[in-house]
Amino acid sequence: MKGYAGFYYVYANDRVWECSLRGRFRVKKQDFIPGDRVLILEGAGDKATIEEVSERRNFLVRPNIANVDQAIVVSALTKPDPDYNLLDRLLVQIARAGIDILIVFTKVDLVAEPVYPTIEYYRQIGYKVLVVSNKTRQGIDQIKECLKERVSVLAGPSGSGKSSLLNSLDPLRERKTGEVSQKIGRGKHTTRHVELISVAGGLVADTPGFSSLYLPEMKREELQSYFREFEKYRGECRFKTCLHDKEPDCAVKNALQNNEILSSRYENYIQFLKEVIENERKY
Ligand SMILES: Nc1nc2c(ncn2[C@@H]2O[C@H](COP(=O)(O)OP(=O)(O)O)[C@@H](O)[C@H]2O)c(=O)[nH]1
Ligand SMILES: [Mg+2]
Ligand SMILES: [Zn+2]
Repeated sequence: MKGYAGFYYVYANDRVWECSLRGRFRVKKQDFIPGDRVLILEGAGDKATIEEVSERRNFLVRPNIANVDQAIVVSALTKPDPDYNLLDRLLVQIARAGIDILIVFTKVDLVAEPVYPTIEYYRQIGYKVLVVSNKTRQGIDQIKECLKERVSVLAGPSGSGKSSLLNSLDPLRERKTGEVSQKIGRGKHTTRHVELISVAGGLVADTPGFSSLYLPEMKREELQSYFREFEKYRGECRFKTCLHDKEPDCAVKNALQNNEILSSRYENYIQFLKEVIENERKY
């Protein structure tokens, strides 16, 4: 879950163990990050030693976390209004890292008409989208279902309700956090260091979210693969290498004209494409 002051806090059998490394352990301390799977040997009380670390399935750099099963991208429906450019940017970053995505819209209690065509569009193109309220608890149980036995990381702008969501998911969280904090001698829990907390039968990274808003380095042809709705038109453009930008007879642009593709999605794609091409020049 976290490393602090020479100890590693490991979640196993429904509790947190304060672990040290076995003397003969070959892996360097700095090789451990939250999310690493380890084998521990029980000691006295809540103490244990780390015997073995498993190979990572994946890892993120910012936040620094291993073996992430899913990223939960949080946006408020209002206050602040959804930022679809940021949402699409996060969707590209997360898909590129090979991590599953759950989209959550919060503050449904503040809006009169909860079903926006845009939200429905993200569902139609295959994303799992949940609409919730941290005030009325609408939709909270559905989120719980998605957390079970998985490692999740929260992403999304400040004010979108990420911390509130953690509290709605686990009202006892304050107490649990307190227990861990007591062990590490810190009164208040901070989000500066990445740490996993146990919520609804799963582990969730309590972090400010993805801190880099730059698109990852990639080839310009790769970007379109992260816009799932473009997939349908693959091979239908006149040019095999079509980037769906200025090329003639482009199936994606035709679909846009026919309102089969949401215009904000296409506009964001074109903006990201420019950024990706700009980045290519730097290397
Ligand atoms: N009405 C309403 N307010 C919410 C909801 N979720 C969060 N808030 C409020 O929105 C503000 C920002 O929430 P916070 O959880 O700190 O967002 P974070 O920056 O993403 O962690 C706080 O004042 C919350 O009380 C919600 O579902 N409904
Ligand atoms: Mg917060
Ligand atoms: Zn095209």
